[in-house]
Amino acid sequence: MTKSARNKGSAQSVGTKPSRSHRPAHAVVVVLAAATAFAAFKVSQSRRPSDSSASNAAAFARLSPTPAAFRPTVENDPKAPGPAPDGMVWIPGGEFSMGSTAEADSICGLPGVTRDALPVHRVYVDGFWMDATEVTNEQFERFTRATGYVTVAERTPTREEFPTAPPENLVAGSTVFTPTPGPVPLSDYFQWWRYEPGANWRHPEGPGTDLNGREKYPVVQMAYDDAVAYAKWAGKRLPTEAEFEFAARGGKTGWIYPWGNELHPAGKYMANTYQGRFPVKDDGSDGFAGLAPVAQFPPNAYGLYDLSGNVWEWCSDWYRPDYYAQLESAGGTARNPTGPDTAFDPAEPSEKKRVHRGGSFLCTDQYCTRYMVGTRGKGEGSTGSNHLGFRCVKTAAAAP
Ligand SMILES: [Ca+2]
Repeated sequence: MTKSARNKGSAQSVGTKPSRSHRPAHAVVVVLAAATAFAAFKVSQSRRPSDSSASNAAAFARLSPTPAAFRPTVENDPKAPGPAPDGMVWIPGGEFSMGSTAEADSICGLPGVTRDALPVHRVYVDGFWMDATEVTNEQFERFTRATGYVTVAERTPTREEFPTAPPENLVAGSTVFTPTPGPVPLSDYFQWWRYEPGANWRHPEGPGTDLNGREKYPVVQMAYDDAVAYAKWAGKRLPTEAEFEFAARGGKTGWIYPWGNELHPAGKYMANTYQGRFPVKDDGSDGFAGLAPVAQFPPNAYGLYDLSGNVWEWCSDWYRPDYYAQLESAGGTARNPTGPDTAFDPAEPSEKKRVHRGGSFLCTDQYCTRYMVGTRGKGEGSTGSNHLGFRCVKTAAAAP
C-alpha cells in the first residue's frame, strides 16, 4: 500500500496516470456539470480523420518494414478446445516477439513512451479464452447484485490506513480527468487529473454522473482488487501482460497497432482515442469525445475489440521497467511469463504498481501513444480512474 505517499500528499513526476495515494491535500472539488466533457456522442459523419499527423506519417515510414527485432509469430493450432464461454473468444497462444522498439518512440510527442517496452524479446503463451470486450457496466452490476461487493473507490479510507492524512482526504472517491481551460505544459498531470469525492464506478465522473444509458460502456473506476474480485466471481482471471499482448497482436508480427502499421488505415479511425488539443478539448473526430460503448470499432484478427484505446485494462503482472531486459538476459524463450516477483517504478519508488495495457480515450500522439500494441502502462493497485477498466481471460480446461 502507499501510506507514506498519501500521508505526505507528495507530488509525482512525469507520468500518465495519478495514484489514489497522491490525493492532493487541498483538492479543489469541481463537480462536472452533467459531465459534458465525458458524455460520448456519435458523430453522424463517417469516422474519418481530419488531422492525420504529418509526424505520424514520417514515423510510419521509418518503421517500415517491420523492425528486425520482431521474429515471426508462430501460433499454436487455432482449433478451440471446446465451445466458447459466453462472450469469449479462443486465443490459440504460441510464440511471438513481445515489446516495442526505440524507433516507435518517434510516434509520440512524449519522449520515452517505449522505453520500458524494450527490448523486444521472445515469449511463448499457452492458448486461453479471452473476453471479446472490456467488462461492461451491466456485467459489473450483475456481479455486485449477486455478491454485495463494494469497490475500493466506494470505501472510506481509514485513519489507520493513512494516519497522518488530513481529514479532508479521508473520503471515498476516485480520480477524474478534467480538461484544462487552455493549453498547459504537459509536465504535470495534476493539471488535468483531480481527486473527486464520490467518484466510483456508479458515478464515473463524480456524484453528478451516473450509468443511465451507459449499460454497454466499459466499467471504470476499477481498482486492481475490484477487477480480481469480479474475475473470480465469473470463474475467470485477469490476463498476464504477455497474454494481453499476444492476444492484441492477433497472430501478426510486429505491427504497431492491433490492426496494422497505420493509425488511420484508408483514412478510417480504428480505436477510441483523443483528437484535438490535449488536455483542452477532445473534439471526438473518431466518433466519441470521452468514453465509448464497447465494440464500436472493428475487432482484431482474433475477434477482440478495443485492445487499443477506450479504457486502460488491468493485467495481473507487477510492473517493473526492467522486466523485459531481465527476460532477454535470461536467454531463450520466456514461457508463460507472469511478471516480476516485485514491483518497482523508479519514478515513484514507494508505489507498488501493476501493469496496465491498451491505452485509453485520452491517448494522443501529443502526449501518450500507448495505444501502440507493444507499449506498457502502470498503476498503483488501489487507484481507479475514469479511463481504467479491465477484461478477463479463462484458462482452457485440461484435456480429459
Ligand atoms: Ca475519442
